[in-house]
Amino acid sequence: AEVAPGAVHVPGWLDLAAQHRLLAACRTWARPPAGLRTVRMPTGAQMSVRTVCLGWHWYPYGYARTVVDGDGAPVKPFPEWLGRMAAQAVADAYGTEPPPAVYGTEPEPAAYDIALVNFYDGHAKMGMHQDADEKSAAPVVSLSLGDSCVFRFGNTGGRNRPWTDVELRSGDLFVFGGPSRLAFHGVPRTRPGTGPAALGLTGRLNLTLRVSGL
Ligand code: MD5
Ligand code: FE
Repeated sequence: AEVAPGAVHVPGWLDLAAQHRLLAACRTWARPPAGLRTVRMPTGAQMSVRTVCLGWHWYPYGYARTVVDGDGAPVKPFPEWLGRMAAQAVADAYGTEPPPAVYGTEPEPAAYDIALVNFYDGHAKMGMHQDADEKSAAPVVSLSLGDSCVFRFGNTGGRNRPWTDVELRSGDLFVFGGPSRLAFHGVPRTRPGTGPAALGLTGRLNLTLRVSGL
């Protein structure tokens, strides 16, 4: 379903076996060094999600090759299979016709080289924000595992209404590109206990696959 131009939701893109494999990978990535960490904003506020990064380390607001706000270790590599998964996700979401880029001038497609894995416990949420630290207009690929959440898809003008609330469930794919790439968005709540029991995950994981342009 196209929620907005360039913003395509594909429910159930990952079957349960694929969700299991991705979750197992997330569990190994979460281990130190360069494992799961709590991000503190420049204001001093802590984010309620916990994060592990692959390829590039994200900190508010930039990317580095080492965990500059954690243990200082080199970031784990971005695996080739994750890059193939990202390219397949974009192709499946858009068919053959990717939306035109709205900023950036580099030729597409660039290789996916960042994964941000965010873990949400039952109380975690994410305020309305833009993902603007990448120097590439390539679409962001979002994959969800575990508990469902309310995903709030806003507009490019600011963090206020109008927005559309979309339910993201375990196995769902969402691709954000073209005119939606810089839309404000957030996660006002998760729905504890709604994930597939067979997955064995308490909470929610969201993976975003990105092109750094760096
Ligand atoms: C989530 N994560 O469900 C979301 C899914 C994040 C984040 O927002 O930054 O980790 S990714 C949503 C997204 C990414 C890029 C652009 C847009 C949405 N958008 O234009 O709405 O935990
Ligand atoms: Fe985001």
